[in-house]
Amino acid sequence: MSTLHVAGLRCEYLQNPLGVTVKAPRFSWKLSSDLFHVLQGAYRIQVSKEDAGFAPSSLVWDSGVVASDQSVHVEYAGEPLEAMTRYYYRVQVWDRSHHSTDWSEVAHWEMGLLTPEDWQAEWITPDPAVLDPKSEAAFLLRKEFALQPGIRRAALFATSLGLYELQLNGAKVGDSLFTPGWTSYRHRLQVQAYDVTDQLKETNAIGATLANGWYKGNLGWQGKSELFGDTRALLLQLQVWYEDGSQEMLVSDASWRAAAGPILMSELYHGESYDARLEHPGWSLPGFDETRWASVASVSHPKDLLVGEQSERIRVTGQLKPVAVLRTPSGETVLDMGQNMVGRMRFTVEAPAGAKVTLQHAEVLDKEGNFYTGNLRSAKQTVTYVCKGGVEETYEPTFSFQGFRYVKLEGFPEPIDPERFVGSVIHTDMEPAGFFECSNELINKLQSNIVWGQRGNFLDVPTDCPQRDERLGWTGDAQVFIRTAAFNYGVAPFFTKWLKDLMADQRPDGGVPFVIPNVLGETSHSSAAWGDAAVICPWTIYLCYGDRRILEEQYDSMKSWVEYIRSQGDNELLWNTGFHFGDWLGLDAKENSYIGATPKDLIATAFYAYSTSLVAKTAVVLGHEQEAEQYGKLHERIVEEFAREFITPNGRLAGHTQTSHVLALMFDLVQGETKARLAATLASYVEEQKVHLTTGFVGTPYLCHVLSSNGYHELAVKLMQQEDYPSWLYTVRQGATTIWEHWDGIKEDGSFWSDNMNSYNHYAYGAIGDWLYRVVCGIELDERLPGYKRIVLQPNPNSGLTYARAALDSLYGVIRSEWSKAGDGSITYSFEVPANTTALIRFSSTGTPTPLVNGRSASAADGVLSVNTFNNQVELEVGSGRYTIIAK
Ligand code: RAM
Repeated sequence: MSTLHVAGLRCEYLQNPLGVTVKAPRFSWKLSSDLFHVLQGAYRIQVSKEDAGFAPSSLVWDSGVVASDQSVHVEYAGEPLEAMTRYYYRVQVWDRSHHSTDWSEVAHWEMGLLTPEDWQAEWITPDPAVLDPKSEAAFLLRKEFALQPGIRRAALFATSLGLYELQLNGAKVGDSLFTPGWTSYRHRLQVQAYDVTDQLKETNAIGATLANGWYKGNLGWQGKSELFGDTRALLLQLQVWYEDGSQEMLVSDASWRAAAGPILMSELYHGESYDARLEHPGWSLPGFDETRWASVASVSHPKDLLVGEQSERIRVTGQLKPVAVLRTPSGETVLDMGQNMVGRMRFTVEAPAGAKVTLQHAEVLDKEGNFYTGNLRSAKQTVTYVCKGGVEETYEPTFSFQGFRYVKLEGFPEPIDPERFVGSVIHTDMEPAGFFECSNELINKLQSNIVWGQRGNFLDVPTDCPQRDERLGWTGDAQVFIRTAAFNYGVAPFFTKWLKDLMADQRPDGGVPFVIPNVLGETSHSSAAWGDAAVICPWTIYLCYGDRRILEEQYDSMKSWVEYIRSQGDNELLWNTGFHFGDWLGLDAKENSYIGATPKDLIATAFYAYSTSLVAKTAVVLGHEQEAEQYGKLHERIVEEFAREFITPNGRLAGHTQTSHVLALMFDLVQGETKARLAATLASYVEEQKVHLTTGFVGTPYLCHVLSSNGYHELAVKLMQQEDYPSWLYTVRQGATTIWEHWDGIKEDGSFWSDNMNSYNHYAYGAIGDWLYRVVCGIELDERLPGYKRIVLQPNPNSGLTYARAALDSLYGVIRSEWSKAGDGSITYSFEVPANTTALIRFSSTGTPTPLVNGRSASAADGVLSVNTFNNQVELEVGSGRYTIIAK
């Protein structure tokens, strides 16, 4: 009996996606086997149209048996795919020894509406003569409709200007939130597809609530609203297929009705105000009396910017209960959620009609233990609810999220029962991928804080923070964190989407706005290390997921960023003009400045070199030989110019800061003796600070990496495990449950860094997570076979820890790397290599030159392909399987 299995089918990274508009979707699957060194020898994919039984007549693609080891991103190559159609697919694979699997379980995807002509629906909004669609309040739209019996399938497509939520026959449609999500609305607007087959009857009613959201609401710290438009509108199309082959369609059009609803105010930053006395009971059920409802008007808005979703949806992904009800010194009643979280509170209250309860949200308590909102700046984060009375009422806001750990309650009947409150955690529902744990509990808490930072800030767009009047897609923050992000969760779909927004908002001259989607205006663009997100992010997704398509799609955007830099100033090899954020928040900044001491032109030129090298590599991957050579040469010349401008003939660097040295080393701008000298200087700078960092957003992510890879690993370890200010673990000791924007967000004496820029949920410094996975546990990839097709495992037990373990669920399956030290100095290293990959294992072994692998001599152990030992280093080449090595 074969032990080979195939499972985990994904279409465009997603499980059974709906509303797909990608022309040739790609399929991935995972192999598993009890045997060692299993590689795929061949695969076969079948795709059938609307038939889960795969009758030959329904097949639109049968790949036949393809001799190939490709098990990720296999592109559909069958008949043209049709709009609104459901396709089922299954896979069969063979290993190299011709063992085959059975057909996999059947998975499916559904195509969305593919062209503007596929839309029969009209954009609708309440008739302005009767109900002001521009008002602050959310409004309701509804429509009743009848259907025949015998429905086979029903697909609902919807999007909006503003945020929408749908109800069908009294129940919410789907479980996604904040639809249609946030994109570069002038160029791209996402359409959600829902399978509503089971929700339909013969008489039906559909209802939509529309709120301001990112489209019309307040965004940014300058108090601006209506950045994309002033009129909310709905576009909806429901397609029903009957068993007898006939079809029917319901669309948003002039026949719908509109009314004001109970949500009087809803804003992303400010919260929601709800008056339950204004509810329309039964409004989304058939038979509701809508005679007092207003008519609707159609709105003209293009349909050629409609796109299917490529990322996961935003959902509630967890629930937290309050850990305490506090009475603060100034007499406030405050819930402590025990975790700085992002989402919303659900509560139950029983009070007379007209009674008002208020929930205000904040991240921290001040030094005295009082509720503190100073760092939220203008964001109100306040939910008010007016009771209808007479019953237990349960409420949670729909179109606003808060970043908070503490909730101040007002108007609630005493005594407060914490059981009546629950915090719903909300973010893009990415697939969890990673795990890290070690013998230092403070580091474990840091890892948890990093993950919470990612959860709180990956809400359709990678944001800087989730609480104050900002919450924007800051490019620099995303760029520094992306590699860490890719360890904690599967982030390819999330970045595929956001990078399309980046490309859409990129300026004609190649400049990249500071935030994507761009809401800061025409002049806010193109700082070094921020704009480089255009290059670093697609490249990172390529590395971590072997996704060549993202490079194809982003290539022009990547190139034009580099060309933008090249066109600045009068020396095409240096970047010494324009505005830059520098080493943002570096501790070596001058008094009252946010910009660290590292020369901005050094940072800008270093990133210019780095991005150019990545564009050159991308050109190689894509087979653009001429451009590969051209950008390769440009890169060489920038590196030479960097040396002329910033390095003395004897090998000293112009910027006497940690970050200057970090960048020169990280981006390979120096070689040989100069490299050694800069590394030694960097180490001495760190020592001078009694093993502390002075770096900001730009230097911090790489600091430990360059120390570890240039002979100062022990120093990196010491630095990372420092517990006093400034350090990662200082924040943990101060009670952080997320990553702070400032190293001194809360000072030793409990006072705060100034109100005006002090987020307690800013993932940038969480970029150290990457070093924990890659250096401490040693899970590395090989750029030549990206996506972990070939894995490099180089565990680092020399980390001041007694054990560390990490796992990463790659596209091929779980990669695991765990080491522990015993009292006698022996090290047990156990690891797992998923099927259809190979791995190179590197570790030092001073005692036994050839350690035991799974209890046998290395060269005789199952799965081991080769053994090499030199200079107390052991290198094993292995195939898939689970291994344990004991070494001295
Ligand atoms: C702040 C943001 C962000 C940073 C920029 C430069 O306002 O919070 O983190 O990238 O400034």
